[in-house]
Amino acid sequence: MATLDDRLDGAKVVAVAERLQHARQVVVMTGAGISAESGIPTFREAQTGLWARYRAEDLATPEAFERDPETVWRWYAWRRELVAKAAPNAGHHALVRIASLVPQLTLVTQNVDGLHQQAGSVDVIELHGSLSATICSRTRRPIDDDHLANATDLPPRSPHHREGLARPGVVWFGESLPTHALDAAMRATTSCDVFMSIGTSGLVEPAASFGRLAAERDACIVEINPAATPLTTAADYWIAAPAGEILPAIVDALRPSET
Ligand code: BV8
Repeated sequence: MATLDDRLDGAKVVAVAERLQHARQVVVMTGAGISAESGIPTFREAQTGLWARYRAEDLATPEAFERDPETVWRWYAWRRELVAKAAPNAGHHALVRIASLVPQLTLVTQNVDGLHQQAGSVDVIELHGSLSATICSRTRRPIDDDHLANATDLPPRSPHHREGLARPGVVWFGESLPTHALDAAMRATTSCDVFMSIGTSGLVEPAASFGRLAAERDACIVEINPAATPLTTAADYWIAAPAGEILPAIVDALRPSET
């Protein structure tokens, strides 16, 4: 097994750490890939077991929920169980360390698994909502766990609207992203000097647009992903290796900032 030093990645890790060392504002955009090493299948990997015959994109839509609320509810219950058994990995923890070693780091995630927060990241911008939230399908008002615990229907009926059902508090395809999250991510991206894209295929909009925007504004683009993506051609550094390996190496290469 080649060590990091044997691979070109070693030199890139040092170069990225150098850029971070002198950065003013860093934006980190993560996708499902950063949770892969926590055992959570990425969004576009084939689903397992009962869900193997479904595509995630076909279940994560209002139409799917309208057509078959029980199946969609059960899919999210299955994902919640996966997340409940998962723990943040070395990549999540390394991002917490990097945030303490640079003047300002804004973490924007497409993930709904809450693992960044579990690792200790704060003020995480969740572009696509959270698996841990449940809302009313008609009013979008939050539904608390006590109400769900006593429910017998699948999905539970909503306490907020007579025709409402409980649904996950995530953003489905075809639904708009939360304005506050979009605005915060846009503000950080337009003023950052380093933009790190970690573990995302860059296929889902508008999340994928932030990397392009940062590149247009001449920020230093760092991509950590074993596979190339539409952002790779604009990246100043593309490290084609797992985030759980590279991010701790970047922490090791970073000297605690003088400030
Ligand atoms: C919107 C929450 C305005 C749910 C998610 C037609 C009608 C309506 C909209 C559209 C349309 N056509 C296109 C659109 C836009 C659409 C879109 O982008 N579609 C795509 C498929 C083309 N976007 C939307 O609908 C968005 N809303 O546009 O609103 C609007 C409104 C109405 C009408 C028109 C426009 C809403 C998008 C949000 C969808 N919800 N999640 C849930 O989770 O169930 S998105 C979902 O994909 C997840 O959040 C996931 O995070 C995200 C992105 O995927 P990735 O994170 O990148 O994951 P992926 O599996 O793809 O890739 C993983 C990567 O990790 C890989 O590259 C792999 O190589 C890498 N990797 C693997 N292991 C590692 C690793 N990297 C590092 N280390 C490792 N160890």
